[in-house]
Amino acid sequence: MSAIKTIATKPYTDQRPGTSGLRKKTRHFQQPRYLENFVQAVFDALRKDTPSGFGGETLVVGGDGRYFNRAAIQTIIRIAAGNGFGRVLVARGGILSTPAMSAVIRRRRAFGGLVLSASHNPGGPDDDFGIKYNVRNGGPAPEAVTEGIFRETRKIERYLIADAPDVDLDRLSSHRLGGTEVVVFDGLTDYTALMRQIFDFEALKAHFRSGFRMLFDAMHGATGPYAHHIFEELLGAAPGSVLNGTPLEDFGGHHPDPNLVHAAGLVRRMAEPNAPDFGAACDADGDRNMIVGRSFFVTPCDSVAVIAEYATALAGVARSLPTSTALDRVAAAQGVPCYETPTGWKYFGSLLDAGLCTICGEESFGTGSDHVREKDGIWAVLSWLSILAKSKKSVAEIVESHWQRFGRSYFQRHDYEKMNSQAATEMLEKLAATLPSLAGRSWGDFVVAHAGDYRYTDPVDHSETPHAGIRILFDGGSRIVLRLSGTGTEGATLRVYFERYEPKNTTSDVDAMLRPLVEIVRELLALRQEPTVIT
Ligand code: G16
Repeated sequence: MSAIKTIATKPYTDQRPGTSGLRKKTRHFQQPRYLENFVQAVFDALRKDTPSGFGGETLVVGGDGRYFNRAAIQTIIRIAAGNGFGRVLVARGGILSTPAMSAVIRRRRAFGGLVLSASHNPGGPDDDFGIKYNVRNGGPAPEAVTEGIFRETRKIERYLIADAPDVDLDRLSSHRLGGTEVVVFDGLTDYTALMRQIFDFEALKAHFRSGFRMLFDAMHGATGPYAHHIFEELLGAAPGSVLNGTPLEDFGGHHPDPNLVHAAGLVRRMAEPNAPDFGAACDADGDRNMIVGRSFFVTPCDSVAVIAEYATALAGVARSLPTSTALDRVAAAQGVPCYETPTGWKYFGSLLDAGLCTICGEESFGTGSDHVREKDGIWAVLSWLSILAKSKKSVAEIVESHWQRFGRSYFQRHDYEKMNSQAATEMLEKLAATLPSLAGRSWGDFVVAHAGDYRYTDPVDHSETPHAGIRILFDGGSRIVLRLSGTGTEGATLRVYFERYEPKNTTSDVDAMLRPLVEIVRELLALRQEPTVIT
């Protein structure tokens, strides 16, 4: 029998979850009681709405395998036992992708889950770590819950922890910690079963047998085992189709970020003579994805629009504010609504739960559907494989015929990282003050139709999210959106999103097409520096 100890603690003041949980430098997380406080605050916040306690409930735990993942999992198991959870399900090796977490919570009717990840940010003692809580529907905790957690972190005085040895995370097994059963389970099973339900694996197998070739870059994150299993073992992709498939604590020293810069090795191979037909990559926790064809990059905004174009029986679709309006045009053609939410997958949850939306996506390399409540990289790859198998077209042909039908939204995001937080906030406040006077103003052919600070009202629970981003909308459908990132770990990151809609001209250079919009922002913000990253 493990004793439960009550350990006195004091609040940390900086534990407010951001766009996707609490993200900090790893060393910051390794401070005494930092992780313990946060986990206890999660449980204290949840206990308020769980009058019968956690005794009949299951908590799922897993992460993307980054440095400190295993140690953090051991701590969480003990604190969950200290707080009286009936069962704790821990993924073998501590590796569970974010979408797989969502699938496990839903399929096993768990109470919720803790995901240890800083997503696409690098891992290691000097890099990033993160933790987020997912609720019973399998999705990220909504703002009301994360604010409740934050309030608890501000007044915490003690945490409860079982005095027990480490659990062997590498062996499928079951243990008892006091009244808590701890089960180490196979993180692949639930997710694979779900993918088999959604996709026609026989048709995909036949496509690989016919000579179709793919490359998938797991970037040494959590999707490696899923990709080996699903693409190579089950669907018959050639051995070697999965690159960087072994999860590593430091992701091989790279940013596990699926974009043209950080997945450059994959992009290079897709440009070689005799390149495979299809390329894709996922981030560390497997919720982001990048899709490429032979020497052809599919923007995340176009990717979700194409997936929706080929989907049948859509109830509706949704995209975050900064994401291009390519998806809106598909929705209009299919006669279904398109919802525009603030940035953060959590805002899609209530639409998906209410059956208002089937497919959703974000410019930040996130695509998903109502099968789980997280964005899902492997699902996006299987969606593309299904489109390619059915249409027998190349990736480029699919996107180009999409543009011919719907027109093209040229799109880019410019990030200004590590800015002084106060200066960045003031810059946007100053711009916000000038917005009412912008309507009607013109820069060459670009005439402002509307400018304002976006306020979102959830159509289901009517909750309000003010200040979701500044929108400058032009006649003809082009747009500029500005906001501060909610996921950074150092200073502030200003994100500026540019979209130029062209109904006919679909083959021009992206930089050249967006230059006039970039100049408008430089003038409005009196910006002198160059962006640190362009995606
Ligand atoms: C998270 C959220 C996404 C969001 C992205 C960028 O993704 O889940 O919904 O679009 O951050 O957010 P921000 O612009 O505030 O930095 P991930 O993959 O990092 O968990």
